[in-house]
Amino acid sequence: MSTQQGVVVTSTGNHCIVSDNHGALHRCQLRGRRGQRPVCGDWVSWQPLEQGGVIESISPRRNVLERGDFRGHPRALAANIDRLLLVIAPVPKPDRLLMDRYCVLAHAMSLDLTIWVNKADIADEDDALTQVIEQYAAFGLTTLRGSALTGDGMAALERLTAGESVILAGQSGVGKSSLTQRLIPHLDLRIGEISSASGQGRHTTTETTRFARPQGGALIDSPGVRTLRLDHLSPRAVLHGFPEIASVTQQCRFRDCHHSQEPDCAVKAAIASAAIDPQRLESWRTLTAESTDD
Ligand SMILES: Nc1nc2c(ncn2[C@@H]2O[C@H](COP(=O)(O)OP(=O)(O)OP(=O)(O)O)[C@@H](O)[C@H]2O)c(=O)[nH]1
Ligand SMILES: [Mg+2]
Ligand SMILES: [Zn+2]
Repeated sequence: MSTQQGVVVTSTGNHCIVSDNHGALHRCQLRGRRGQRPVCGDWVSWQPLEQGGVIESISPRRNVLERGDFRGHPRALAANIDRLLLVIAPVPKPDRLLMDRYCVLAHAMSLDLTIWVNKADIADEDDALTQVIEQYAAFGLTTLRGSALTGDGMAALERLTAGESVILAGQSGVGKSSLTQRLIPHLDLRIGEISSASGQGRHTTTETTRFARPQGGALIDSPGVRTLRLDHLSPRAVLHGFPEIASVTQQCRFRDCHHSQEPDCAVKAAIASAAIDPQRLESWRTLTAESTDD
């Protein structure tokens, strides 16, 4: 049989699931152990076998989302993405440092970043969450609010992301899979309720998986994370994730200002006047300390 084109739906150890041009799924082996490993979202050429197939080649990637593995080496998670949808919710409580890690990652990849505030059905209008969102909206991030449970806010989200490949990321339990299910209703995702039969565990997502959207584009549902290693990035790349701090640092008197004891420090002045959120500054310091000098 002749070579076919397809897109990687999910990729594990030594095989991946490829969706062909008609949306049919095929379990494909990788050819050999060397060379690039396909990741979710890769466009590939594959050769059908009697059962499943073999990946022949991976098309050049438009971009690839990488995080540090346990040693800090970059590890590809997904490719060919238009937008990172950072999902937060009133519960579990947003982890500000994690949010800032995603800001840095999205900037390093030149991805559009949008914050989706989920579970609006259980959030008060004037809660702590609103304050968090305002901090991010203030330096230009798009934030949208809604509920995967009630469907509230979906039209705006659809409009913003129409035709795009969107990866949903964030803490476990914020509702990434629920949102994916809501936006692509014909899916049958198992979502985080406690299994009543065993009483054990939630249906937490374990593989990064791409789902084609009926109107074009795709949603990539990813497992919840507690943290995101970015130590393969440089201090400069980190600073790009903090545009409101980057613009202020240029006004410090000393070019190598550490923004602690130096006179005429614009960053300290900006904190004093509440122009910079102290938590963002703390995140920036933490991520800069973790980063690798270039
Ligand atoms: N009230 C409310 N509950 C929601 C909403 N979205 C999701 N949930 C619930 O939150 C829990 C977690 O939802 P999931 O969609 O599994 O969360 P997830 O982000 O995919 O979690 P991981 O796969 O572990 O990363 C489930 O019990 C959902 O029913 C929402 O908009 N409102
Ligand atoms: Mg999930
Ligand atoms: Zn300074």
